[in-house]
Amino acid sequence: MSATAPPLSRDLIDSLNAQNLAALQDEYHSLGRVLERRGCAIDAIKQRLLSFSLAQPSWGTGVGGTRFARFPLAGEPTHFNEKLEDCAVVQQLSRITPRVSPHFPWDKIGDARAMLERATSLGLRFDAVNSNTFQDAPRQALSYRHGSLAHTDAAVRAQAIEHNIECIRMGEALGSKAITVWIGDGTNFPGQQSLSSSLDRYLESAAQIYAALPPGWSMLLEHKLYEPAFYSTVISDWGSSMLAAQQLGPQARCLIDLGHHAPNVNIEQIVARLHRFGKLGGFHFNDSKYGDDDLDSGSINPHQLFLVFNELVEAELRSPADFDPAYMIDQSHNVTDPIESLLSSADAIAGAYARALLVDRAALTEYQQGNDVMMAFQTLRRAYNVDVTPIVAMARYERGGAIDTIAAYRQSGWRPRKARERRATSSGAGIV
Ligand code: LRH
Ligand code: MN
Repeated sequence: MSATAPPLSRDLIDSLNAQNLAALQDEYHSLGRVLERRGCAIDAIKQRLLSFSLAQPSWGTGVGGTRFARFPLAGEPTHFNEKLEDCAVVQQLSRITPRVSPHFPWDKIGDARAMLERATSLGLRFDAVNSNTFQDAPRQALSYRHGSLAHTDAAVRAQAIEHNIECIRMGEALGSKAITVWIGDGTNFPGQQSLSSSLDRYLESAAQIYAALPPGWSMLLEHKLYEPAFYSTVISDWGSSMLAAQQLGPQARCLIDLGHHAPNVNIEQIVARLHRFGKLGGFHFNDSKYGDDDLDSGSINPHQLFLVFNELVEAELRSPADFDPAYMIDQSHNVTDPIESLLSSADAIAGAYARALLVDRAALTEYQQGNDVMMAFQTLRRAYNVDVTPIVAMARYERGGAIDTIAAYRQSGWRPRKARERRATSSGAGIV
């Protein structure tokens, strides 16, 4: 296997870490003493973080936009190779993002073997592939204007099914083990489509994609309340998604995108329910204030992210055997440098997991059994109130990453250098 050639100089990271190490060790050991008084070994938490990892969205390395506008960033990636380079920078600094989730046809991979070698040389692997039947690709025969897998026209459904099967084949060549199927199919007007027949058509199409899954592969169904359809969406909630996954079979599971729910929905309870029924397939981590805002994870509602991981820690304790949800980031970086947002988000997600690991589960169960409401709540809040930054940073440092990722990234001059090397991208509107 060819040696990996990380994009940033090792010396840069080492010299910056040398400046930060003493402070980190001091903070780590003093937090260790606090946690020890609570009967919790800080090294045990760090150990769990050392096996925690996330996938980066290839589409998150470029600047995102809205329907109103997209404001390009000089030096942003212009094709898949450059997206992988930027993912490698995030991985080299964070050390918890070793996988990339590609999106087809946005990512033109050409020769899959060459792309796999390229990714491997950058220290990256591929996670779930994403199909796209929510846009019309250039030279596409039939339009998805009125839907795709649930379209009334069998020829359009066949085209969408074929695309998903192509994505699986490309994924196989890249070493992926899952396909994420999100469709925007739905209606803007009452009466526009039969709410029942459209689901029947979706299930019939999804069954054909399911039949093409290689052994050991997962088909992750991603529900979404609305957008691009604004009256009804075929797979609009976890219930529809779970029932569809149950009907499809054991390789079909449900993916929770944190931004795909109505405001104030109890997403952590959805996590518990999907796990209870063996259909918790994975996550698209992000944050939102209003709709599917695709903001940085933990930037708006870090407590919700903590509560989601609290359910994940409990789920793993309840049945470790079938607990392997895919952890992926899905964000749109409209006003920040995408690399900085991915670094900040990876840190927030690891922090939420570390806090959830600090919950005194024995005490919690006792207070819950005894209906000591306040102490049950306080047990969770006590863990949430811990600043776990030293644990997350120490785990990252021990994996060879940067103690201060954003400072290291800025010190590297990566973006200005890429702005000189890479061609400018066009402005315009739209998600990517
Ligand atoms: C839909 C979605 C889906 C992706 C797209 C980029 O809102 O979350 O996961 O395909 O964003
Ligand atoms: Mn998503």
